[in-house]
Amino acid sequence: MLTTAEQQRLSPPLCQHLGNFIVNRREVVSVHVGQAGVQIGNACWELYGVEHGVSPDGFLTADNLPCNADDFFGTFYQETSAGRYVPRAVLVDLEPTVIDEIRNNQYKELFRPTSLISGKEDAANNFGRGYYTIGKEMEVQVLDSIRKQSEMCTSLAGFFIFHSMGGGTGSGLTTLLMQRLASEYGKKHKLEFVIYPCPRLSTAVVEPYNAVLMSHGTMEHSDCAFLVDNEALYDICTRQLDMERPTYVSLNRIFGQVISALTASMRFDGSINVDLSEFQTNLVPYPRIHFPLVTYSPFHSINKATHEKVTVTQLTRQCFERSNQMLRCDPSRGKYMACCMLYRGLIQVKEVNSAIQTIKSSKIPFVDWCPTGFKVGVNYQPPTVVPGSGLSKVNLSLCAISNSTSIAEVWSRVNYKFDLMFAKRAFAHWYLGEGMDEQEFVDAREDLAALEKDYEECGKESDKGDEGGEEESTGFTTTSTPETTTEVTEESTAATEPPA
Ligand SMILES: Nc1nc2c(ncn2[C@@H]2O[C@H](COP(=O)(O)OP(=O)(O)OP(=O)(O)O)[C@@H](O)[C@H]2O)c(=O)[nH]1
Ligand SMILES: [Mg+2]
Repeated sequence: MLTTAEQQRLSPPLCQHLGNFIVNRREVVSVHVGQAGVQIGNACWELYGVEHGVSPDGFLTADNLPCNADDFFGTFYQETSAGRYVPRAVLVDLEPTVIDEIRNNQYKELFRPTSLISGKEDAANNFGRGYYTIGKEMEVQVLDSIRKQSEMCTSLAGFFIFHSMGGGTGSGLTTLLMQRLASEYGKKHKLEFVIYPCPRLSTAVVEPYNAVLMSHGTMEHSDCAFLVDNEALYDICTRQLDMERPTYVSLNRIFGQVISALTASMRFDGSINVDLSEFQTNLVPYPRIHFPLVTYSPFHSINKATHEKVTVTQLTRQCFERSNQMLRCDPSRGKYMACCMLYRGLIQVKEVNSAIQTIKSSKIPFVDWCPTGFKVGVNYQPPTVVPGSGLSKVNLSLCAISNSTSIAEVWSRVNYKFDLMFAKRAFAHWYLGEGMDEQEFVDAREDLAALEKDYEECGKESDKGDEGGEEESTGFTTTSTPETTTEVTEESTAATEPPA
């Protein structure tokens, strides 16, 4: 909701754009799987609640009512006849403790009881148990719950799936569900928010097996997967937010903040880009290259906030610094294919333009077949913070999602660890004991080797052709298609410049 004064502050083209904006409200069902998936869910729904004024029991708090008058957040919440707002979400874990915690805490009234699903025993870090045995027993119940949520939507846009790749439930059960969703809901979007195995620390020896098996099992079914590692989140907490001992709750609140920024345009009116597909059109040049790198700024601790002024230029620069990345990899060793810049707050478009010009002139490496791939989104609703999260309230924020070939580094790391273990068939008997066979490991590993190769192909200089013409590249359309990815359509050329 913009006041007239606020509208006057905005440049005319942007206001015009908003005026022409057709409300395209499409619901999203969130599916939280396994411990990490469910606990990240807690952080997300806690923050969404603060942002939209939905209290832990599901009723709107009086002071936030005017802001919610447009009901735009109906994309994420369903209003019941009793006036309660229920998350369009299903939370599932194969063991009971994580879900029981929700059943007993202050959010117990928020979720629909049939959306909280737990079993008796977990997948013991074993993809095979999550996919073939223990997970399979819960498949029907979970799909039923998802179906009920989907039927309550008037125009379902798709699913957000939250999980870890290292856990047995997070990898195995999620793979099973994504395959079923793909066959039941056809082309509905499936976006993943993933805790990816860390480079140095790991909570389970077999994480590389789970990650490789899952990536192979979902490669065709995932439209876009945002990978995050706990080491990166931990460093943000300790170095930027001065936390001495961050817990999972602290890490999840950081991730929650980023997810909120990514989804703000779907939950708040007054935004330039809304539909989920817009992300993808601009970010995913080939179906398999769907793992964008996410950066966010600012992370201001409560103490620092009073001494800092946040500017668009600063935010934009910080989003190209490694300390603000959600995943440990080095973009300077790869090339960018596209960037989506999602600003929040009252922002002048000319500031955005000049900040992006500065970034472009600072020679960040772009593939030659997509030299100007910046897509800009602005949501005028400033970010909100959860009290006690360690983050201070700021007026502006930026979440940058970029498709960079450097992300292949994280696949190489996991593939290398996989190879070390699999050469000796170490720990493989646990998987074979659940009905898997060795060929599945071999196929999955080959698929990921192909993925590394795809990224390498994307980073190669375009072949300018025999005619020797100096033809200028226009977005994603290219003649140098990576070997294993063939589909390039006209629609995928929509890398847009910021609004003039
Ligand atoms: N950021 C974050 N990471 C978590 C959390 N819980 C677990 N992890 C990470 O997730 C990975 C382990 O996966 P879990 O989600 O615990 O496993 P699960 O999906 O419950 O599967 P099983 O317990 O094996 O059945 C490890 O890399 C953990 O560090 C959490 O709340 N937040
Ligand atoms: Mg678990």
